[in-house]
Amino acid sequence: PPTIYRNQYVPPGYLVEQVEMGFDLDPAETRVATRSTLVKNPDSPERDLVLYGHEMRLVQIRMNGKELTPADYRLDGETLRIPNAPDQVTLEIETALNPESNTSLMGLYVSNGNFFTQCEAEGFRKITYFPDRPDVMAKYTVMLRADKKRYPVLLSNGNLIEQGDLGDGRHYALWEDPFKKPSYLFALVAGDLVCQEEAFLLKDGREVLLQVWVEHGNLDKTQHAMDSLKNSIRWDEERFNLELDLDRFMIVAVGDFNMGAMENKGLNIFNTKFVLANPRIATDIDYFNIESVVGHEYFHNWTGNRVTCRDWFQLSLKEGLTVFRDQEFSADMIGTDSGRAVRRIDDVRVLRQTQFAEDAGPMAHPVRPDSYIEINNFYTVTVYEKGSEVVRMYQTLLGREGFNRGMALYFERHDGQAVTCDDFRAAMADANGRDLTQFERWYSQAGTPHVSATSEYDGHARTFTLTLSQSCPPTPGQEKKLPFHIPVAVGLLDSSGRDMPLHLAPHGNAPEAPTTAILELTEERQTFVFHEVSECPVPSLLRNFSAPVVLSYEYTDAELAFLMEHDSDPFNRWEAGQRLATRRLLVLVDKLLLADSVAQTFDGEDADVQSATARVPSAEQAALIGALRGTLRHAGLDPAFREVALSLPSETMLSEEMDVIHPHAIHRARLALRRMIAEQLREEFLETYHANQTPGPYSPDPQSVGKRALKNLALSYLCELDDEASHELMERQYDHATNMTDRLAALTALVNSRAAGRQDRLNRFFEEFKHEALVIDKWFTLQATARGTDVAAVRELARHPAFTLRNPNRVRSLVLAFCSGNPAQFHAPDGSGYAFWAEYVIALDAINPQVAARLARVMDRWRKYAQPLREKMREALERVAASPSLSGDVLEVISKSLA
Ligand code: B3K
Ligand code: ZN
Repeated sequence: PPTIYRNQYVPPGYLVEQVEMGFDLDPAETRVATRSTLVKNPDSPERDLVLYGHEMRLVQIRMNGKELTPADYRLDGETLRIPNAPDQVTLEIETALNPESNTSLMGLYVSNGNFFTQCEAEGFRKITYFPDRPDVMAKYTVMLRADKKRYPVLLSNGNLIEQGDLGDGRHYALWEDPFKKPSYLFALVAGDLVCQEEAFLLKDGREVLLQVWVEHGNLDKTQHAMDSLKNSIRWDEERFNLELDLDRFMIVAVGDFNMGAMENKGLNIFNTKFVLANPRIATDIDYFNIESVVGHEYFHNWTGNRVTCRDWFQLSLKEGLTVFRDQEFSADMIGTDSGRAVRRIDDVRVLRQTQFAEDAGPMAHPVRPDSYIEINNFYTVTVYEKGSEVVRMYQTLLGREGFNRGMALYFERHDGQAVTCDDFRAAMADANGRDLTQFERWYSQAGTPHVSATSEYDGHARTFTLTLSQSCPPTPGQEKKLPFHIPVAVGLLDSSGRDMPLHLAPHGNAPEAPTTAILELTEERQTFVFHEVSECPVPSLLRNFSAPVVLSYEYTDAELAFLMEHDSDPFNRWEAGQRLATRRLLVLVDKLLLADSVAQTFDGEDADVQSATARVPSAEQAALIGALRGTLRHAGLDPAFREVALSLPSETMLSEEMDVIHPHAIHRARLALRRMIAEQLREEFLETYHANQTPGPYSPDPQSVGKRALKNLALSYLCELDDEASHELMERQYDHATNMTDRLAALTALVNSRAAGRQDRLNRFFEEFKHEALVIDKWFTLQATARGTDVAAVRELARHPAFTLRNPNRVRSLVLAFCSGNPAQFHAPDGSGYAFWAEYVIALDAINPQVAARLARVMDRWRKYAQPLREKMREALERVAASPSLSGDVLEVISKSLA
């Protein structure tokens, strides 16, 4: 497959004004008649009329009333070129599709007997031949015809104009979308569905109809999605003055879906995972995710749909911005400062764990990539999460007001257009009279910048000098990097732990001196002097994670413990604790590796290993545990905050901290520290467990969610003791749980223990929920990620009758969960985990290339692993590479990995 380059962008030769489509829906053969009116684009050097089509039958094509024969056009792969077309064209195309055999879930497909579409990025070309590119925006009218009994509900974008019977048991519905849109936002749904609906009043007084469509039997699980939708609409009105522009807005849930959800104009299609919830089946995290994804897709209506991307290289224009918007929405829904901080911490955890790893690996690419083979491989954490951080930096640099001004100008200039990341940056700059030229490097340069800080205090001059320097490691195709424009938020703590007023000029005695300064690092090395500093402070750097960088500063353990206790910036309080814990863990990993090598020389003696994980804490460990005790007992801290502060960095996070990854040593070290913490804080955890119960009916409000999280963290620590008392605690919690959050937490703890009652409860759980697909996914995941689940056990699970490769959620719940969420077992020294991986990548690729390519990425970091793992990983990659007829999706990932 060819590589597509950003700098080869050419505007479309023809623009489409109007599209009329007629669908005769049938699972085995659906007929699609499309009539489009096109006009030559005066701004394009392209002379031909270029259409794209893929995996369907072209029945007929007529241009201005005359049927074209193969002699009139050139068909080359996905491209159909009509040379010498007139300036004004009416194209009539008839195509035939086979939706029931479509397992890729792109284009038109059947899920549980109903029809759905997925067109982003290039699925529309599996429905008809069309200029399927985002810079071609047109108005659509869609006529759906189908059997009335089997498909009583017929939905498409926009407004319902007309519906009625056709006789012969068939019926029709005619939909019209009043807004111009690119083809990737087209959608239809047809089937036997039911909906919860509500009339909703917009700020301007208009009444709109909101609907959430699901399969029969699920209407008791739609309220939370509906509430989330209403909150999203309100929030966008208030925060950005953006209103819903349609008379109706629909959400439809489908069980077979490649990703989370899709923002089709007026007809969002969602993975059931991000719609269906009630206390019986959904956890607090599910409730949170539903709110956030409903918000995300709704917010796309402006950032993505009204203003869209010129080409797919600009994907972050809509995705980074919309992730930023959904993060702000979620934070506002929580409201409290510490609640916001916990949200921020969660987002940064994802960024560091997945995006920093991506940015350091073979698939590293800029937020605005320069090339791709398969665009679906670029819906990445870099485009989404780093893209969101880039948008957040505008807000940090320009302030909330300034950012809002930039947004307003962006819509004023570009409503109805397909634009670029540069256009967005220009709107931010122009609305604020700022030069943001250098800021472009965040879009063009891949890799995570490193910022290192040093400081000097001069007691005589009362100055504190902070020197910041930046560098960025090379990434594929980019050897040298130029300095970034980095906002570094800084505070200084005095010896009592209070924020000092900050003066960046001498003799500053502004009465309202700020306590956090945004330093703008634009050069490779820069010095910032704080004046009137009465004593040597402890600096709090990169507050609230003001830029997506790795920051290093030589803190002493004591300084970290001090920040952990006092920093007014809750993010940095958490950060200090994580740094401290990471130090202890890395020391432990080193000890284990040393003990292992000693043990090997002394013929298998493992006394050294035991002494490395001794149960008596060292002085440094005791200091960490003391600090954790302080946090745990600190009644003034929100339970949700205490939960994140007491969680150790994950194994993946620790892997990223190491030059050479030793997954087993990391696993053992983390476990050893968790056990030590559990033993030392047993009483405190028990007390916390009992003090944070949430009796009464389940509610997903932030207070209750925080309490459950802290209580269940305490439970998981106590379970590290694996004694009778802890077994009883988890069995009791499982048996008496009134919601899925508590039930799943107890079952997860049980599965990781030697408790006698574990298998019995695992079986009961399956029996009780076997008709709830989303819960069975959880059942698979908790086993796939359990400590005792080795490759043989995961293969056994894959033979379970409830497992299938056809459903992406199920594949993710078992195969991906094991390969990415159970490192100690996946990296079995005999390479059996890698063999399992290779088998599944190949098998899946024949069914669903997108899901296969996602699984393929699990091996991204293979070069960082210790031998012999590294060699065995390479062999597995090569086995996949050698497999015949791989999709472009998987081929791109594997070949870049091996390059
Ligand atoms: N825009 C879609 C993602 C489409 C993925 C195509 N492979 C969902 C979202 O980001 O909102
Ligand atoms: Zn999105």
